[in-house]
Amino acid sequence: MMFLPILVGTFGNVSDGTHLLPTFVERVCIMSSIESEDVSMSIRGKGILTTLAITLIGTAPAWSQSLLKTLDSDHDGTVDLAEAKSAASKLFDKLDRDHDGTLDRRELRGRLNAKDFVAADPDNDGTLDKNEFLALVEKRFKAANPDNDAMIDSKELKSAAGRSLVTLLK
Ligand SMILES: [Ca+2]
Ligand SMILES: [Ca+2]
Ligand SMILES: [Ca+2]
Repeated sequence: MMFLPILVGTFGNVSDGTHLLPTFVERVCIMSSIESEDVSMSIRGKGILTTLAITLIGTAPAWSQSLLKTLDSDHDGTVDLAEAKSAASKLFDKLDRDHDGTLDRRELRGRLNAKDFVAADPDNDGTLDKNEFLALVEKRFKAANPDNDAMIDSKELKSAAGRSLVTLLK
């Protein structure tokens, strides 16, 4: 209703009939574009509610969902490789308690088993530097993204491969 005075004002002020129609059409266009924004907002709102409901009903461990939230910095409900690597890089710095620029087995405890550690350490120096760690994250990301759509959704995150990415990054 707030557009009505504008509309009336337009009709009232424009005495030249040739300008009336385009102006009126313009106003209607503005109004309908605002209306459709409202509609898409409410659809988005419903989408969020549905997602929340699925999250609540879902059997995934809470940390899997909270990790998705943590990694998903652009909040689109999926994790892309850039988000995973950026989170992994921050985690690397946090885990590197002795600040020697590498992660040893102790610093990675609970995230990586001995066999995977050896595989992730191609230079065999017994530690993972940041490049080795990020390469490992990328490898696990790809394994957890079988549909190759460049992002991991919550369902993929719950798969075995997804959970091994979660274990590494949680
Ligand atoms: Ca270290
Ligand atoms: Ca190494
Ligand atoms: Ca995917």
